[in-house]
Amino acid sequence: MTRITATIVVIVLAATAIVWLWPRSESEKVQGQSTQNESGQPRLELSATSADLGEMGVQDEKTATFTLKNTGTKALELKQFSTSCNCTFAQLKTPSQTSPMFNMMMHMSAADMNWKTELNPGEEATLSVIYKPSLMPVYGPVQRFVTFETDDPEHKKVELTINAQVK
Ligand SMILES: [Cu+2]
Repeated sequence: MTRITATIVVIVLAATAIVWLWPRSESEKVQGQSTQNESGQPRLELSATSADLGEMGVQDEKTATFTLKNTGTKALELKQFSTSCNCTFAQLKTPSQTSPMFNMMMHMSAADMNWKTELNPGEEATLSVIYKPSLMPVYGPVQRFVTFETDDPEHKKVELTINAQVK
């Protein structure tokens, strides 16, 4: 190949690439933006995913609090709350309502299990997690969990952990 032929080949390839790639990426961008503007997106922001209650006596009762905020552009659905153990409770307070006291799945009524709520964009809720070791006395390092579900695609299932040292 002569140098001129090689140069022409490069120019033709570059021009083809521009013709094929440019309009496609532009239209994808526009499409993505308009979809987001029409429907919005819920987004959960958590203050923490774990909390340490520190040392506690077996008769003590301690509460950890987590903040859940909707930083998205569409209402955020929160549902299917439960805890990992009958000695652990959880309650959610939103600007408009207070949830039932959640517990292990098997100890909850169907209504409590299926309770759900929504946070509007910018709204915050507080989830209190209450640990009562006397209900199931154990000693030493203890780990308990609270789980729930949301319609934020990045947080479909959420697990929060509490740690304690029971004396
Ligand atoms: Cu327990």
